[in-house]
Amino acid sequence: MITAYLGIGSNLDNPIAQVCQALATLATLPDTHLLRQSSLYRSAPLGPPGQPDYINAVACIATTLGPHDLLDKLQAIEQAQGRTRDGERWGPRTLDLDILLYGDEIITSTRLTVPHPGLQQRNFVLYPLQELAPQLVIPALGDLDALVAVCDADGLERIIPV
Ligand code: ROI
Repeated sequence: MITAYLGIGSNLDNPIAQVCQALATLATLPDTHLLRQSSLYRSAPLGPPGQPDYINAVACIATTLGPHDLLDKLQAIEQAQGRTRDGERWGPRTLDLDILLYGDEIITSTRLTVPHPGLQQRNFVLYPLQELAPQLVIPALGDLDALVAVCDADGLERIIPV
């Protein structure tokens, strides 16, 4: 079993419901257990201005799926929840599911970069991750604590505690 952390984000079509639905579906994935989920956060959009605020959360799973099989499952959930990939880069989306961490593996394939490349700069990833795993050490980046300490919480609000 590998412990993996997943980032969840939505800013279209009732984002809170989208995130809750995604968590419910993650709990049904084969060869996988949903171990914990963070609070839900509202966050200012990173990317083109003028799009709605996002709802973000992080989930912790234990899985025997390989990283690319897991990615396939996550993309199927995104599609089932109406995700289209024809919009502008960093534009609004009904659901984004990212593999943030997959055990302590460093993965650089054409489809997948783990740890997630934006992790270090994104308060909407770091703060919910810290809720789940305060002592986490991130491959190549070090202590999560230290990353959070230098990442301000501007635009981030915890709206629904677990
Ligand atoms: N901005 C926020 N606040 N939250 C996200 O989940 C998010 N996801 C994205 C981009 C478009 C980069 N911006 C985001 O993919």
